[in-house]
Amino acid sequence: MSFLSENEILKSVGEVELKRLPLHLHLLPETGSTNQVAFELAQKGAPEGTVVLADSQTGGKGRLDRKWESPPGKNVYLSFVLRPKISPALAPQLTLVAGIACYQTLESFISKGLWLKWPNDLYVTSKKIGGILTEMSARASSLDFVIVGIGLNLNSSLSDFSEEVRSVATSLFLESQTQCSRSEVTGRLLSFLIRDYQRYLTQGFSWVRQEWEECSQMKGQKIWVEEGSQKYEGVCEGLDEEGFLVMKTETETKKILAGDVTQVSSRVTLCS
Ligand code: BT5
Repeated sequence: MSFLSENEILKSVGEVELKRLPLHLHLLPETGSTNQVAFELAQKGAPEGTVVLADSQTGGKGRLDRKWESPPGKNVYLSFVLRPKISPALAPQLTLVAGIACYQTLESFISKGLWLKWPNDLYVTSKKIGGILTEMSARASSLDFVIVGIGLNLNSSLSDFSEEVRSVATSLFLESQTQCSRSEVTGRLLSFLIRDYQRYLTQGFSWVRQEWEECSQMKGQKIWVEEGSQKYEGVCEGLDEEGFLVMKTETETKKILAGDVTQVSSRVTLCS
């Protein structure tokens, strides 16, 4: 199994980005969940730019208590501590910012089929290559910290995954038949995360909305959305100015605050 190298990661992040946001890396051979470790560090006052990375996770988390399969030594499992001065209601926008950074990291390796699925998934055509889990700590209207957790499948073969995940997952290796350096790709990802996060803080959300929609290509697609116990079918109209998903059903235009989206068909024409 190959271990992550702090030197190689920092070299790949680059001096310019490190000056913008100094990083404090915690490299762990194995942990339960990097989000959990980062959350505990942040509760004890760890500064913005603290990043927890693991070679393997025994309790990797997805949303809604789902599992994130994290085979050892193959992929990226990282959690980034951020302390933005924004309202807690805006924290989900950071998932979209992180999605763009993941897309930018993977796009140089994958020439076709990469897309972002709202709110937190990275796909190559119909297979999932990465996911983002954003958690926060807030008091009343004040945000204390946000943990952005990212899992990206880099060098996994299908046999690294359970039978259930095998049918829905892919990796850079499976898409490109080449193994990559986890440290180098992690560094690139951190570099994009710093750049995109700083841009979000200085320029706001409108560029994120535009860039995310370009990377997603969901606009105009027929989709199914499960929001709690409710199910809706309609056509995706993109993101609103806060980052929620907007869809047009037969009867109304709906804003989706949180949910699981399934793409039903390829592009259809929107009727207004
Ligand atoms: C996610 O949840 O996609 C968020 C995943 C975030 C994982 C990172 S790893 C570092 C950090 N520390 C953590 O503990 N978590 C974060 P969700 O949208 O709920 O998707 C979960 C679903 O994805 C599962 O139910 C499976 O169907 C599928 N899945 C699980 N492991 C996978 C994998 N390695 N690759 C692709 N799909 C997977």
